[in-house]
Amino acid sequence: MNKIALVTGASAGIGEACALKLAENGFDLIIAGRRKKNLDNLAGKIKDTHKTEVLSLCLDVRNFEEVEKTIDSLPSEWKNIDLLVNNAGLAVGVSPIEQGVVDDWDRMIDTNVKGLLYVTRCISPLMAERKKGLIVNISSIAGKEAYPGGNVYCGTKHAVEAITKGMRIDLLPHNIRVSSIAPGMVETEFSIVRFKGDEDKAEKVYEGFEPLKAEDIADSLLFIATRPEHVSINDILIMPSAQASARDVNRK
Ligand code: NDP
Ligand code: 8X3
Repeated sequence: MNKIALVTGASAGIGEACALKLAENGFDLIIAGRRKKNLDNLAGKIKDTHKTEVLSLCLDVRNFEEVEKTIDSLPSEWKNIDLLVNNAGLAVGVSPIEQGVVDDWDRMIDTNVKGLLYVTRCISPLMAERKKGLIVNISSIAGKEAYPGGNVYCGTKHAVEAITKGMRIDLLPHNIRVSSIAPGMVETEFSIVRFKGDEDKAEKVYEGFEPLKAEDIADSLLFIATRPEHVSINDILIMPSAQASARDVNRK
């Protein structure tokens, strides 16, 4: 029987790459996100290419009732989740704090912090019952540093870092490992979302240097997920070679 992984935010970017990498390495996949079409395409690709089982969950992680109902109604064989990847997240806007857009703040806090908590609240008891599991939270360099205009996004990722540490302590008696991956700049839809659809501004973020690819993060995830059970990789900080800190980038 294959191990089962649930990846949130699997409809694009890092989450999609993680789902594909895990399928390639024999995991059955529960893929979650809001865009059904993207999930359907990914499910088709996984089934055709890797022959592992896939279940799609159309889910907004900001809605606790929806998350709880969806996880509760999983077929029993799919409730044996071995690996949860809390990846769904976003940055919206780059306004300085005194000009901040409250709706942008709410979207980031509700998704990156509350959404991660809601999913964890529903999955961790299932793992605790089986006395095994691995949870990987996708943090960011923004969880280690602050930068101009990053205010609330950085706040949410600092929260992810603190919550990860707290989760590791609380879940220790249940034999559940908790890890965090903090990437620097990865070229995905992330900046298009941050600049609210402005593709020119988004492209400029990655101009003149080679950013990380979503697959690089998937490789880190696979490394964590394939360690023997007595090994916990608590924290990976992974950067493009051309990026030394949140905003020090060696552009050509
Ligand atoms: P993308 O925009 O490419 O992907 C984001 C994913 O999150 C999508 O699948 C999206 O799916 C999902 N998502 C967003 N909001 C919700 C929601 N309310 N409910 C469910 N799913 C949601 O960005 P990335 O792949 O780059 O981002 C993935 C994670 O990596 C995020 O947590 C981000 O903060 C983090 N990160 C990204 C970095 C980067 O430079 N790209 C660097 C460091 C960390 P859908 O819209 O279908 O719901
Ligand atoms: C995404 C990378 O540098 O925009 O977390 O914060 S950054």
